[in-house]
Amino acid sequence: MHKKINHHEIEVKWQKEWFSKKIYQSTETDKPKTFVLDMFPYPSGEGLHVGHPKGYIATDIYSRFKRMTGHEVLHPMGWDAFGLPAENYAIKNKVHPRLAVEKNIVHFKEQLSVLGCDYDWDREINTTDPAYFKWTQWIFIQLFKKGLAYESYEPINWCPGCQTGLANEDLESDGTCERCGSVVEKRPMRQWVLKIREYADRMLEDLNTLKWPEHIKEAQRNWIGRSEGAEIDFKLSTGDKVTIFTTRPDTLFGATYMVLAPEHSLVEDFQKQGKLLNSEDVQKYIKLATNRAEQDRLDITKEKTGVKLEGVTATNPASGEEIPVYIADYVLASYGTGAIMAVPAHDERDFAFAKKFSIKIKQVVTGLYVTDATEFHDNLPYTDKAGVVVSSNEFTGLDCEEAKQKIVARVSGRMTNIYKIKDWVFSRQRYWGEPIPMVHTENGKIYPLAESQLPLTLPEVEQYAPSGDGQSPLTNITDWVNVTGYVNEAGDFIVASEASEGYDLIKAKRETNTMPQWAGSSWYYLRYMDPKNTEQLVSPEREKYWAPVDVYVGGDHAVRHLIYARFWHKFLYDIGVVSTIEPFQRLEFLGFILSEDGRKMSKRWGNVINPDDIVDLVGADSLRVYEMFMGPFENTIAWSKDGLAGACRFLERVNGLSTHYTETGTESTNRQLHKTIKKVAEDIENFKFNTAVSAMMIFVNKAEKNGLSHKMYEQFLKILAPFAPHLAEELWHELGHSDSIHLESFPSFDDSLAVDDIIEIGVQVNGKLRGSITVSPNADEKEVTEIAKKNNVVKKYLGLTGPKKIIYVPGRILNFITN
Ligand code: ANZ
Repeated sequence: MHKKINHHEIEVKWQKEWFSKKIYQSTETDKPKTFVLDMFPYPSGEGLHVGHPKGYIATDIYSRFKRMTGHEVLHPMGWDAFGLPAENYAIKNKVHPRLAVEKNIVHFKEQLSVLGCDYDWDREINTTDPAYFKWTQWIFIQLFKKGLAYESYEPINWCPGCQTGLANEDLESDGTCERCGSVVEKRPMRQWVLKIREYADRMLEDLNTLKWPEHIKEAQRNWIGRSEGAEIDFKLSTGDKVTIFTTRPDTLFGATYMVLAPEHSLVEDFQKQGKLLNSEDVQKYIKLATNRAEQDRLDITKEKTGVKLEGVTATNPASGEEIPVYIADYVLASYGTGAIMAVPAHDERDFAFAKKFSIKIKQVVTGLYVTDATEFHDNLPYTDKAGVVVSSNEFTGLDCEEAKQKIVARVSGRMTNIYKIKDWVFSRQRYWGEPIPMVHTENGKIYPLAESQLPLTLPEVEQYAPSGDGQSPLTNITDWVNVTGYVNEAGDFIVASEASEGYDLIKAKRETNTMPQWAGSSWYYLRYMDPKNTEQLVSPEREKYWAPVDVYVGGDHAVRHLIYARFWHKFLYDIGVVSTIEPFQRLEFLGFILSEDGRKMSKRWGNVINPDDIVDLVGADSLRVYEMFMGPFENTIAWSKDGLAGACRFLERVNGLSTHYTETGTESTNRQLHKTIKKVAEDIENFKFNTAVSAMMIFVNKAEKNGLSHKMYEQFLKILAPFAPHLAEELWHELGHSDSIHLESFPSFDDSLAVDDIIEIGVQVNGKLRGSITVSPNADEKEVTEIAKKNNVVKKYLGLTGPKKIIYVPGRILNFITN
């Protein structure tokens, strides 16, 4: 029976009650722990739309379930509040970004609380809170002290729109700025850079220990992009030496020319030393090449360009042949060594280049030449086997893999790996970020601030906008920038107006760049474990109890946040702050919710659905059940009003379930209940919320039809509680309970009752399916055979003689053989 739910009344009532009794507070106990984490939101001015809560609802269900199954649960929430959007909002509306953020957080919290989420708000964190970012700054200083943070003057990505330097991770795949879509330029600038590359191997290897979706692991592998190969030195006619990187040292005998990146430092040296006969052409080409986007330069389909360095040649160290040297923009200065040996017979780009410039093409491996190199024929020996080295002196006949090692050894090369991932450009020329806690002294030295000087807070400014000359707005706040102080024994800078005994007073300037948006989110999960600790980032005891995050839920951050956080975590492991090698043991990927028209929800399309409106209309419980029922959790699915209505009807039937009481309940409802308990428990554990909801729907059908007992009803409410916490609590109290249903244990099931009470078995006669029968799951072969023989169709095929042989696959199929 459907019974309307007064959701306005019951939802607010229970939320207040849970909040005031702090029923979700977590502490370290002797129970097993579960740490359930949402990717914390950036509190934007637009608030949440119905797509955002999907992940929060899932973690809410999961953490309620874990609590009900005897776990101490940590399920916290916080705010990732530094970054450009708040700053841009501040510039436009002339308010301090802090105020904008504070206002947005109040709104976000309201939106989350109407959903009935079970966060422990005593652990709330905010990355812009000085008590929090003190530790972000502290981590930076530790990185600096271990040599993992350095200043670089290399050309970096510069976004003319956002007026700041960016990391590679901040670019779209076409090289534009991820935030504003501007075409990003290369600018040589002073930058702070973190040596993420030093952790590349560990980050690759430890991926294998993680329970993450394969596509995210793969995206990380590609981003890190390890190439295994060798460095080989080539001698030039000028007496210089050039080191190249190749993944195919087995093809060394086929290297018929060499290419330097136009930006290679040797090219500039040659120019200066007047060693080039075509200096002007070279100069012109360099100018052209450096202005081309990297993506464009690497594009295989684009026509190859380049200029020969007249007056310089190289010697192939294996064959001893003299080969020409070119500069060409398909070789990047920033990858490998910025120089290559070109093997046109076996590399597509080299092939296209060699064709254009009429360079010799020499095949040195069987079977593996480039596809359109039609002039090659495998009329060489060993042609029956692909991947054998040929025309390579004593190495001829070797397998490529073996030849790699041997050829490298012969020319005194070095087997080595290179990586696509670049060190992390960590400074931004913007206001709204953590100040980098460093000073530059008058005599050109750099010191970190002493820990006692942290947090270093942002000064007040009148202009939040960047100055336009590549400097942050902090540069103009001279009171803040110019400091005096001394360097203590540990090599840390202490701001002071007078020298301390034994130390000289020195003048210095503060670093005016700030940290990127990804800094605060690279370690936030640790702070939830011990959010109020003023002495340590996290106490070792608390870290030991809670770490690692057991389940992490969120969307597409495969190569930004999830790479940075793993890097910082491994560093914190190395300096003894954390005890696990990985931060997030299991990751569940959140599929998005599209608008009903199939498009992304966006202000631009006017198709945004606000969760507050839905909660007002049908209640949080209906929204929760609907979002979990709409399809597999990881899928992207469009919103549907009909689907939402279905969820409301289901809860109304639950609300009317007590009218179907029978004295003792029926045996079949009881069996269904046990099956449902088992199914829902397994499904929640596996993030299969949609099938958990459908199992509960099947139960309600059965209970309405056959009736249920008071006890069964109570059990059912407990399994519903994680999904529809308000309604379950209301009905639980209607039954006379005074404690919260959310502190009850999740019901256990009886295995013998949870199995299907009948199963279907296919019956074949001579291998062809002729019918099916239903039997008890405990039925043995004899019973099954007897029942099958009585089936009219089967009887017909068995004929008068009956079966000569019977083959029974228990629980699945019965085969009669008659001949
Ligand atoms: C000779 C060779 C022969 C190569 C062959 C490939 C095939 P991945 O796998 O992407 O790492 N290379 C090296 N440094 C480069 C640079 N700075 N810019 C452009 N290309 C560069 O690619 C490694 C291969 O890309 C290297 O191996 C080199 O070409 C080229 F049959 O050396 B190879």
